[in-house]
Amino acid sequence: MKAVVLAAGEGTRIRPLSGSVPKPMLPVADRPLVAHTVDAAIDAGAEEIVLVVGYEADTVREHFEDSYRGVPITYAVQEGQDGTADAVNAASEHLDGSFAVLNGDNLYDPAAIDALFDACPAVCAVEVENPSNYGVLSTEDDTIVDIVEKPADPPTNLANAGAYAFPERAREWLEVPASERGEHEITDVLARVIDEFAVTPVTTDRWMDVGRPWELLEANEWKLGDLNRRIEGEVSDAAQLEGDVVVEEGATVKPGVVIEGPALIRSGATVGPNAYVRGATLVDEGASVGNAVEIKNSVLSRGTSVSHLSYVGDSVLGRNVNFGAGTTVANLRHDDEAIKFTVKGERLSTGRRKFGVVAGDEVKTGINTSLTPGLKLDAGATSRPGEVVERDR
Ligand code: TTP
Repeated sequence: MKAVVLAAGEGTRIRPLSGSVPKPMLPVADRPLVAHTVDAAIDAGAEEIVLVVGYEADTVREHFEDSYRGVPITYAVQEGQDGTADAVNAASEHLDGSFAVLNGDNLYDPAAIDALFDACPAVCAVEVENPSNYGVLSTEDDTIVDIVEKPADPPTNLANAGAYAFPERAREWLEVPASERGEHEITDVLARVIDEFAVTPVTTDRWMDVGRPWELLEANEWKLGDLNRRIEGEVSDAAQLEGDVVVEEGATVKPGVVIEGPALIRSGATVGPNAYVRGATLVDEGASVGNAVEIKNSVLSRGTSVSHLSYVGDSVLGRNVNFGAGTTVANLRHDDEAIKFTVKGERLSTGRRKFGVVAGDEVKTGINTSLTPGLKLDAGATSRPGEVVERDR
């Protein structure tokens, strides 16, 4: 079966992280988010991956090229971002026979994708506590009989997990009318397939849709948690690595460093001397964590530097960020309430008691900057020495 992987979106809700990198290419442990999807499809036996690209398409092409893990990769370009059905329609000419559709910004349990391919026609379903936020599936005798988008009164707690195995005929039904929000939705294609075929729900315990910045942190918590200890880089005898820590070849860990896994120190990164890295932390390629710095449960993207005497907790830093000495991130409110974050102008609860800051590419802080919880710093934003930054900039 061929697998269509949707990766044409910009990821407007995850800004400022999607400035130079489309959301599917943001780092989740040792690979881009979308590579976890492609891997799951290949592990399930996909004979070809059709990647639908659009926004910043070249970054996706450069990563996967024409073949990935021995499986051919074909690209389909979606010109506008007119919805998920429109995206699959852009891939239609590459399809023959039954086909799978997966979201390039979702993390799936690979075993569920395997079961999905075997059960075609099928859709992945996950039990959720708040079905009203999802497409909700109704079943009878282990067959799906209906899907309703975000119902006020959900018939079940089975949410659509955005992974489909469609029969060949579905190719003829990709041109669905636009929905209320003006997009051509794959769920309308699914509704037609449900009408004409017996569609099996493949339930999965673990699934994540990565839409907002704190979900990228949670995706890293998931995938870093799956790592097994591997030390291939240069690690000082005077460093202490505890648990599932991965130090890739070409990475350096200097004396006096303590790293508590899960943590991934990627090639070209340096940690220390005398740094403390804990929680699920990714120090991506070429990033550096310097003297007397503490990093907890955070993502430091490529080329980012937190060089000395700083604390970064529960935060996502984009590429080539530079935190001046003594920069301190607050990640907890005095009243213990969940931290809020602004997404497309709207203040939303992250649901997290602990959440620090999200910094776009090239952000620079002056020495002794204090950053308050839930702060969003746009790409290129700066602070002056000694500033207390309490508002997004
Ligand atoms: P969404 O998360 O709905 O859209 P997005 O990725 O553009 O993010 P945002 O809403 O924050 O702007 O998309 C779900 C998946 O489908 C995701 O993998 C991107 C992909 N997609 C396309 O390929 N083409 C499209 O036109 C749309 C809307 C989404």
